[in-house]
Amino acid sequence: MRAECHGQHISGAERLLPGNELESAAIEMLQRALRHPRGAAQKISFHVEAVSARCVKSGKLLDLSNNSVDSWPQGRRLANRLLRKVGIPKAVAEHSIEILATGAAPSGQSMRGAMLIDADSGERLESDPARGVRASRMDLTAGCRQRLCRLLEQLNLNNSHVVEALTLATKVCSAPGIVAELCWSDDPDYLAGYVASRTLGYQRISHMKPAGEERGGRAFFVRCSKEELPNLVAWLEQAPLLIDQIGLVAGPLHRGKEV
Ligand code: PML
Ligand code: MG
Repeated sequence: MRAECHGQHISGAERLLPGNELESAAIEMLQRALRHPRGAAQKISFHVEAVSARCVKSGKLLDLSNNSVDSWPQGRRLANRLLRKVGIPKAVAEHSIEILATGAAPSGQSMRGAMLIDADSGERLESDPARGVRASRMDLTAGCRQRLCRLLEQLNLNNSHVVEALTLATKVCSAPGIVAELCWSDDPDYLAGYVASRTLGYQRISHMKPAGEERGGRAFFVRCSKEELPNLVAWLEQAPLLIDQIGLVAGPLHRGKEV
């Protein structure tokens, strides 16, 4: 589902479902598009496509660690440190955070999809800098969703932002050539974000931007040759992944501690 207003992105959502759940999922998405904090949609599009069950891979959710910070500058410093832990140079990490903060699309707003950033040089690699790359065709099995929601409940984190972002980050981080992902929400009233990688898991950060700020989005850090890039993009956008195993959900690593 994609909702927009005068060409500006309002919200989007993806599901990978058995056919008999399509109707209820579409209604849920429509309700969401109609009541989004970014404002009323003028155009809501649904794209439904059959995916052969034989092509669907299964997988395990990334472990989630919840880092509570006192302020968004502290959150961004933590994100920077986590990116450096997975080998992203300081200048590349800093620059990527700066791009998301100032609006990654040429218009100075948030992009519809994610930036692709060369993990070593910081060069932007996506062919369309307004659209970017949209990770798609991933979801949780009903059982996995239920178990995850129960665990998130205990941390007071059971909301659709966390469930969907953790699902998306799991697919992104399992892609060949992806080193890490950085994200914070583009919704003005949702201030959290994360850094994710295969080794770090999903490192949730409670504050990544000031309240009311709409600029946010995603950066996928890539280490692969230019020739391999089209395959990576196709994999992110098209390879179906249905996650059927849950990871660990842990409490705070950083609670109001200066990092
Ligand atoms: C979004 O939904 O706009 C992205 C949210 C990223 C953070 C989700 C979380 O709270 O872990
Ligand atoms: Mg959003």
